[in-house]
Amino acid sequence: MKIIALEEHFADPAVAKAGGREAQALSPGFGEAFGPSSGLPYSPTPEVLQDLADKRLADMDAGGITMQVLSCLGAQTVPADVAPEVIAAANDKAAAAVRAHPDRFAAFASLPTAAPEAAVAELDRAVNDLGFVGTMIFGRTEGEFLDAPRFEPILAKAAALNVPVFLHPGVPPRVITEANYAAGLPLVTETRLQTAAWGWHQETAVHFLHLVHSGVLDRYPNLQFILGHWGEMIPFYLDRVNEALPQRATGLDRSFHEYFRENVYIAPSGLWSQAQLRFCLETMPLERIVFAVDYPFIGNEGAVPFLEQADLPEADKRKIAHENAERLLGL
Ligand code: GRE
Ligand code: ZN
Repeated sequence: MKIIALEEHFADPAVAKAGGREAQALSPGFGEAFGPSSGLPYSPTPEVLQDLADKRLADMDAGGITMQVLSCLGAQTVPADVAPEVIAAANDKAAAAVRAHPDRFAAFASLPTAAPEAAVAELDRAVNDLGFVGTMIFGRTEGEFLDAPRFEPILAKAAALNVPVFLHPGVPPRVITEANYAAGLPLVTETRLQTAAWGWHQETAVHFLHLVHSGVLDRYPNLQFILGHWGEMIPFYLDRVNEALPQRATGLDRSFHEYFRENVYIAPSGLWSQAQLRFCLETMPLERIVFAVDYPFIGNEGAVPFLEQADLPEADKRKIAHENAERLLGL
């Protein structure tokens, strides 16, 4: 079966270097907790992370992945003075991979959000000149959510171009780490709790909740978001949020139920859980479930068995594996 995967990352050394100071300040233990020598889950080598050709394609072939929608890690920690240049160069690398293998790669734009005007121009260039299919945003920029007024032109541009925003996890601000994850814990435990084990997902859920309740989806009612990791905890609390924050309290145009079911696509991101799939299918329209591996942090080999084991008709599997993404991304 054709499989299109939407959260498939690469690293660009110049972006990583330019964003390194802020990344290090937010998560001083990241290198130790996620470096290849940690021997822990989600710790690929730099070579695998940076490859956009033979090794990646061989891994895709071995795992039955037809197409990766590529995304460069780390743009949101790059400071404004250098972000426009280094991030445009990273997008050019992804564009070269797409040009070389148009049947195997598509791409989400990285954006220099610390320089919002440049981010708007880069999104336009990425979509209109490079053929990218949306953008991926890695959490807050300089501590601010995407609904902060200075980022409004970026949301307006995505809405005008009719491309989705993949809201990907980013490391929580230092005050949150100190309060929630750090006290009395060893550095590797703190770092993994702050990120992949919990903090990234809670952070992304709060980010999306904040966006909706700031009225972003009233201003851009057709704007579509993609959330990985089965919707970043929100499906499980959808009824609770909807009940606790009725329109009578929020003054918004629609209920949270409606925003979540009309403006959000969710993906597994390598969480190969049939229980999560069944739960999300009871919570969301099947048309809003797309596929993602989270390569190279997760291996491609779990993708096909997960789809094979799903207790669904083939036609529904095809929607999740590729048809929903093709419709959303215009592939
Ligand atoms: C991710 O982007 O999803 C990710 C990282 C680093 C470690 C684990 C992980 O960027 O899932
Ligand atoms: Zn990811």
